[in-house]
Amino acid sequence: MIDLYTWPTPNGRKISIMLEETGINYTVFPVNIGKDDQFQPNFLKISPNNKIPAIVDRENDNYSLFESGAILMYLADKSGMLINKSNSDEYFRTIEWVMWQMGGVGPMFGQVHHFVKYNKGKSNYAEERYSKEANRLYKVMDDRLSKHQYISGDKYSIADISIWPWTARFDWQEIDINDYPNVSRWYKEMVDRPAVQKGWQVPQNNQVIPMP
Ligand SMILES: N[C@@H](CCC(=O)N[C@@H](CS)C(=O)NCC(=O)O)C(=O)O
Repeated sequence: MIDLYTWPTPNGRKISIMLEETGINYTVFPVNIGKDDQFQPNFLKISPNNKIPAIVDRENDNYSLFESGAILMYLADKSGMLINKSNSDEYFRTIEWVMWQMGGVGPMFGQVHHFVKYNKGKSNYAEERYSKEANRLYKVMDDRLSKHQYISGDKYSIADISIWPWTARFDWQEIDINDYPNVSRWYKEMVDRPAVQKGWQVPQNNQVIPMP
């Protein structure tokens, strides 16, 4: 049983989708980051960087973890699913693309959300810089998905789960996902997965998954 501390954001949804995919039982503890719940002392004990998501594993001596990439790797290890440890090429391709998401897609798309969606007109420089970078990252993804069904290769993995929730804000990013036909194909396949649809709704929310 996992305690999941989360909010309906791209980083939070990575973990609810992963838990739905693996079938691990979990309890949701909403952390309303709009109301500064992330600064509560009890939450800081498990997430000292004051960000969601974080987990506590009740079956493993209340082991706690923050940082979504680390949590995805932990849950893949716990379930034996969504990363292939027996094949080192598959294993490191998956790690490589999860790191690409954590170091590139997350931070850069996050800046696009700040400057293009929430603070439009405040800094043309920032809007241009981060939009250009987001488009560059979509192109990298599109090239990769033109050669492989999934991000890390021919198998669905935690790399797909780490990236998809960020692409599901393409409307906020003012990206026409149809400009990236391979991303669009992969995006729709992801949306067809029941675990993705269930994980999207955690914590309970009324948002609709945007479709290209
Ligand atoms: N690198 C972190 C980023 C987590 C993150 O940025 N979480 C955001 C929501 S998506 C948050 O909790 N923000 C609250 C704050 O910054 O105070 C991860 O991947 O877990």
